Parts: sequence; structure tokens; C-alpha cells
Amino acid sequence: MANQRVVDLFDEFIELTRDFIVRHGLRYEDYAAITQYLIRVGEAGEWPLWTDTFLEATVDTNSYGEGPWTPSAIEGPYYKPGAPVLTERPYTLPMRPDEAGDKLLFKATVRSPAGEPLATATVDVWHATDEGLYSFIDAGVPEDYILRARVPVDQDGAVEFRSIRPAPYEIPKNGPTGDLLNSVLGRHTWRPAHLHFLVTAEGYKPLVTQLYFEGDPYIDSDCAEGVKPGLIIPLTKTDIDGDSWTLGEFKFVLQPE
Ligand code: MBD
Ligand code: FE
Repeated sequence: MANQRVVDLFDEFIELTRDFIVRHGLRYEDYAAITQYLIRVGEAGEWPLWTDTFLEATVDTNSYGEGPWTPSAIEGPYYKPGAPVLTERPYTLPMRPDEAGDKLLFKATVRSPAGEPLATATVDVWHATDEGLYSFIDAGVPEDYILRARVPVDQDGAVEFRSIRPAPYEIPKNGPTGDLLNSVLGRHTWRPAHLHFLVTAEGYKPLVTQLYFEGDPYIDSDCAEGVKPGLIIPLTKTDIDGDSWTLGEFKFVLQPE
């Protein structure tokens, strides 16, 4: 049996697309350019990147809802399930030996809208290196969950981990997604530096979000339009054993199920 919703959505999508073709008088040369581009995106394996860059922000807005909780943000194409659960304090994300970058201490709390600490929560975090690369995705970063981990939350709802400060992320320049942004649209291919999170707790909706840093050069021009005002945090300095660390802090609030 056909799924009627899918049938209706498909029919409307084709109708809208046909109207668009008619309205703009598209001909075979346009049709060839468009279909060749779509095929290139597939051949480059960039459909996850393309859809998350151009469409996911709107799906996100439709999905999580606004309320007295932390705003959601796009997941992006690079989440990997199964990151190691950290067990040894101080909790430190997996890194390569001498991982480059400013040392980053991230401290947060996870609470309900009423302010109750959510001690059963887990904070799954993933982010880019100091060169803006992701493990599993970019050549040169070994595939063993570098800068990815699940961090347990304490009895009082506190969570903290050590890492390095990620750099802004540039979408692969030479692929069809980067080409479209740069050469065709005349936009840039950058996302502001960000930390990705999936925060889960029993009885609460999983929160997929990102945090960005005040003063980032791309904060107002994210090519994936994933920035929301409530997700921009200041970075300060703190001292650990006589060393200077960059400190980011945040209060996660989860939406009851
Ligand atoms: C990313 O790292 C990302 O977070 C998004 C949304 C799109 C492309 C790369
Ligand atoms: Fe990202």
C-alpha cells in the first residue's frame, strides 16, 4: 500500500518544480546544467553535506519547538554514534598526541526547565580540530573518535571536559557544494567555529544543538545558517595548574518529553 502522505508530498513537489520550470522558461541547457550538477553532488558523496547546508536549518526550526529550554540547532553531516564514554577524570576528549590548538575547558550544567539537575543525562560532543577538520571525515585525522566523546553528568547536573578550541569550519572548497557557494553564488564557504552536542536524559527530548563563540568572524554569515542567538557563548580564560586555558560555559535546559 502506498503511503498517502508521501504520495501527496511527492505530487506537490513535482507540481511546484514544474511551475518553477514554466515560470522561468527553463530549457534544455538549463535542464542539463541542473541535472549534471545534481549528479555531481551524488558522485562526490556530498548529498549529506548539501542538504544539511541548504535545508536542515528549516527542518530544525519545524522540529524541536521553542520554549524555556535550550534552542536546538542543525546536526550537520558529521555525527558518529558510539563515541567513547569517558570514565577517567579530568574528562578529556580523545586527541592525537600534541593535538594543536588552544586548550579548552568546557563547563556546563544540564537541568529541567524547573531547574532540577538531570543527573542521568549524557553529553555527546563532537567538534573539529584546530585546522577545522573532523575525524572520520577528513583525511589526516585518524578514524578513532578524535574530538568525539560521551561525557557523563554528575549528581548535581554538572558536566565538564577538556579539549582544544575548534577552528571555523570550511566546507570542502573543491566539491560541488563549495563550488556552488563560492563560484556560482559568490558567497563564502565558512561556518563559525562550533561545538556540536547531543544531550540526552530519561524523560526528555534529545537535544541536538551547537555552541558558537562570541566574536567569531563568521557568526553572522554561517553558510549553513545554523546560528541562533541563545547559542553564542563568550570565551574567557582560566588557570589550571599554572597554565592558561580558554573557558567556555553553558547551561543546557532540556525539553520534557
Ligand atoms: C559541519 O561541520 C556542519 O556542522 C554543518 C551543519 C554542515 C557542514 C559541516
Ligand atoms: Fe560541524
